[in-house]
Amino acid sequence: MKTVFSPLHALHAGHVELGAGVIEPGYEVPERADIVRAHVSAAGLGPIVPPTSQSLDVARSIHASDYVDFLADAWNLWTTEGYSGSALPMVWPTRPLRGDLRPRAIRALLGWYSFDGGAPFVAGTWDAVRASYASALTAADIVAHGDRAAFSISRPPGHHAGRRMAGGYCYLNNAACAAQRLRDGGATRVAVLDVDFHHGNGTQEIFWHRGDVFVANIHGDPASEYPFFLGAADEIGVGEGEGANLNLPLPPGTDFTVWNAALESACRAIEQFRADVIVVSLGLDTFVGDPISHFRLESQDYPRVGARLAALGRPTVFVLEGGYAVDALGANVVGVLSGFLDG
Ligand code: OKP
Ligand code: ZN
Repeated sequence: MKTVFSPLHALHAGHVELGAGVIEPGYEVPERADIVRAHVSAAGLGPIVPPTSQSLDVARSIHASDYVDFLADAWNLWTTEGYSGSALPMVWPTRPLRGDLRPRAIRALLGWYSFDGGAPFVAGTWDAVRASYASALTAADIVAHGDRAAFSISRPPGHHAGRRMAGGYCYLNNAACAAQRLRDGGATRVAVLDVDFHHGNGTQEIFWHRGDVFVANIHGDPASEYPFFLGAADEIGVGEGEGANLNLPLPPGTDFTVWNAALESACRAIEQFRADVIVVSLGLDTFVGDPISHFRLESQDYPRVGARLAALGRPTVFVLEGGYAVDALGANVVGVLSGFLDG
C-alpha cells in the first residue's frame, strides 16, 4: 500500500487552543504525522510518496469558494491588522445574532468561518492545509488508478470542517474532498466510514443532501462528547440523502467488544449501499490512552479493524484524522493498515 506524506505539515505548529478554563498548547502537533510516517516506513507497508500537485478545484466544489479564499488569506489578514500569536475567533454569529452581516475585521471573520475556537491559524497553517488536502487527493488518485488501497498522512485533519466553517483542528475536509475526487473519477457510489472518536460533523454536513456518498460515523455520544451539536442517531440525511447518513454514537468508556459491534453495523450498511469505493476517516483517538477522548480500544484491536475493512472487498482510501496519544499513534495506524493488508 502506498502512503502519501508531505513534510509541509510541520509548518502548522506552535498554536494554542482553548481548553476548559485554560489556553493550552495544541494537542494536534507535528510529531503526530512524523511518528506515523516513521512507523509506516519501519513496518515496510510500501512506498512513501509525496503528494502530486493539486489545484483547489475539488476544495472549491466541496467548500464555499469564499471560505477557501478566507483560509488562504486568514494569516495575512491577522498580521495586517497587527496581531500575532495564534489567530483564534472570539465571536460567532450564533442564534439570535445576525447570520447575514459578513464582517470585515479578521477577529470577526474567524468566527464567521468557524464553529469553535479549535482551528487556530499560524504562519504556516495554509501551506500545511494545502499539503494535507493534496495528500488526500493523491491517495484517492492512486486508488482510482487501480491500487487496492492507499493511505494519506493528512495533517491537519479534516472531518470537522464543513462547507464554510473550520473547527476542531480542521480546515479543509480532506476525506470529503477525496470522496468527491473518486466520484469525479467515475465512481458511482462512495462510502465514507469515519472511525475517529469524534463525530465527523463536517463530512455529514457536506453530504447531508446527497445520495451518492454514504456517510457512516462511530463516535462518542454528542450528549457528552465533542462536537456536541451534531452526531445523534436520528440524523439520517434529507432529500436524495435520506438514508445515506448513519450515526452510531456510543457512550464514554466503550470498549472494543461494543465498538466492534458498531463497526459491524456500519460495514453491513456500507455493503447494502453497494459502494464502489470506500474512504476511511482514520482517527486513532479511540485508543484507551488518548488524552482527549473516552473509548477504550487497545493496540491489539486495530489489526482486527483493518481486517474487517478489508472484508468489505472494495478499494479503500485511508485518510488520517485524529489520535493524540502520540507515542502509540504510529503503531496503532500500522495496526489498522497491516490488518487490512493481511485481511
Ligand atoms: C479533532 B478530531 C481540548 C479541546 C478539544 C477539540 C477536539 C477536536 C478533535 N483542549 N476539542 O476529531 O480528532
Ligand atoms: Zn477525533
